[in-house]
Amino acid sequence: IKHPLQNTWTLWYYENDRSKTWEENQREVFSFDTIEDFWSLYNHIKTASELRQGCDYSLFKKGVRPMWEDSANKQGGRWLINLEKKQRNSDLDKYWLEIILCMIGEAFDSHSDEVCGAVINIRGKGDKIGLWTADAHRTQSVMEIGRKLKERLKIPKNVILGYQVHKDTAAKSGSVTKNSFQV
Ligand code: M7G
Repeated sequence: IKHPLQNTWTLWYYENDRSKTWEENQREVFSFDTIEDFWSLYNHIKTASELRQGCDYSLFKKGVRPMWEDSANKQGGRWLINLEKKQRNSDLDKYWLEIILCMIGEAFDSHSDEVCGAVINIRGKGDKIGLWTADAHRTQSVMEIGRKLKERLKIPKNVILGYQVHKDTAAKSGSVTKNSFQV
């Protein structure tokens, strides 16, 4: 018998095709609800660092689309890890796997229900990993999830992680989005 997960999770893959809209470029790949099926999937696909620039993986609870507009995300935001270019070799795949294991293992305890999913962006200007939560107004959950994330990823204390509200990200014209919270 396989080991069941508390939730069913769906992997999405985004590839930048300029003839299509951003939404059309999001492809649902596979859903799993056991540990064994997760590892089969993980061992079968490219690691994040092997993807081409401009691609994303997203892992979300089944039924939640990896976009701001989804009803599960629209009041939410993300804890954002901005990686330096050189961290693609040293940290990117480790961080992504650890975030996945935290999510599917419900490591955020009573706040796990606030977790919607996570996104990894492979970008020439620097890769990014975001952990998306459901509601930016639930300050306590947001903060506990941020602290736990930083601890599990062993991110040094002097490195500040910021939480950005999706509505701010969606509205930003060009420059950087302000942090609503930090850990
Ligand atoms: P990105 O891929 O998150 O980061 O956003 P990047 O700037 O480092 O490439 C790039 C663009 O993709 C945004 O400016 C939006 O046009 C589009 N985009 C990204 N997200 C996460 C969404 C989303 O959730 N919904 C919609 N409609 N567009 C999005």
